[in-house]
Amino acid sequence: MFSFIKDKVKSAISNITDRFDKEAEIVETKEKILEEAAEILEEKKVIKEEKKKETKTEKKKLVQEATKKEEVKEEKKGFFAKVTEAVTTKKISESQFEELFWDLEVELLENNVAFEVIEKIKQDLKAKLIDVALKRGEVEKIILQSLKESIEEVLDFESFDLVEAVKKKKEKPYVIVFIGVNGSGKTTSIAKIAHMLKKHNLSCVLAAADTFRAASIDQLEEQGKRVGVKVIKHDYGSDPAAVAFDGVKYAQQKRIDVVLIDTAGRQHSNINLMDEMKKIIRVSKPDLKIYIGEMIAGNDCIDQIKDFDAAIHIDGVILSKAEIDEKGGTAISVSYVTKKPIYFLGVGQELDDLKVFQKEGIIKNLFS
Ligand SMILES: Nc1nc2c(ncn2[C@@H]2O[C@H](COP(=O)(O)OP(=O)(O)OP(=O)(O)O)[C@@H](O)[C@H]2O)c(=O)[nH]1
Ligand SMILES: [Mg+2]
Repeated sequence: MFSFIKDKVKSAISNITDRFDKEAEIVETKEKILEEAAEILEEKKVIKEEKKKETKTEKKKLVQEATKKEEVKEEKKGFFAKVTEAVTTKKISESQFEELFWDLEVELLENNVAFEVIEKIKQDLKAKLIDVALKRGEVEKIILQSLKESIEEVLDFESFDLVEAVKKKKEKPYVIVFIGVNGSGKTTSIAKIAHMLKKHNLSCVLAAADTFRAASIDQLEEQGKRVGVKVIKHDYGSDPAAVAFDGVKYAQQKRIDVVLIDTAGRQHSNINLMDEMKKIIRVSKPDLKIYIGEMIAGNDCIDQIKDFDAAIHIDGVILSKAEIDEKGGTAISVSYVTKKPIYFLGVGQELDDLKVFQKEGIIKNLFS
């Protein structure tokens, strides 16, 4: 994860820096030639004048003159040093910036970084580069620092501790509904979460509220066996809301801490299936509605979260299949664009392949 975006962004930054350095180098070379030419002229003038002076008084005069010239030369050196410094510190205009940023913009887009995030990175960088005196060699450092700060701000959402949230709720059970399009990883994520909760000594039950897809109930039962938790189920084709309701009731009776409700994959545009989801939510009164999105789906995943949130309100997100997405732009963009926190990353098919989403880890991955 992230290695691809890291390499591509690094190479874009190095292109920008090379171009900046080359321009500065040309100006610097020109100024050096001018400086040397002026020094040669100065020396020639001194020699010419030296020849003119023959008498002792003249020699005395010459010494005085030479001293004077030395002073002038000293003054000139200071001046040239200043000029050299002025050309090695260069300013970038708005139009030059647009041209230089293009490389970076393309790499960010190709790595699934959302348009809104690119715009923020661009504005932040603009403020640090345009019309600011820049020294050769420091441009790369400025770009990297600015990128890091922008991404830190983009990922600025409260981290969420599910175990703590469950423990805090006095009236058990704590109910979670898992929502997403077909095959996004809902059922697998449920098994991973149940496994994690068990490790924290929290009991849970799974509700097979996907009564629609063939073999979905059997799949959840298999996962239940794998984790060692009970599955509440009805027949295929029965009302999913009734299964969810039974799951909650069972947990209340047996004093089980958490109910994890599996639902069928659906598109937000399917009115019937969205009405069905509203009914599941109405009867199970979930504490948390988690959207499971495939990280590799990029901007599609972000659009889906926005659409589902508009229809049924989403609390947070699990990005699945993160280990097979080398780009990483989705993880950076989701919360900034949708304003929803990312709770976990799914990083494989095993029960332990669930990672708490940590901003620090992402930043370290990208910039180390
Ligand atoms: N590599 C990888 N595969 C995953 C991950 N999460 C889920 N999968 C796989 O993705 C496929 C679909 O996962 P499911 O959990 O069945 O997805 P779902 O959303 O329940 O699917 P439907 O119920 O059909 O809508 C399965 O083959 C899973 O093993 C993950 O984090 N990494
Ligand atoms: Mg499923």
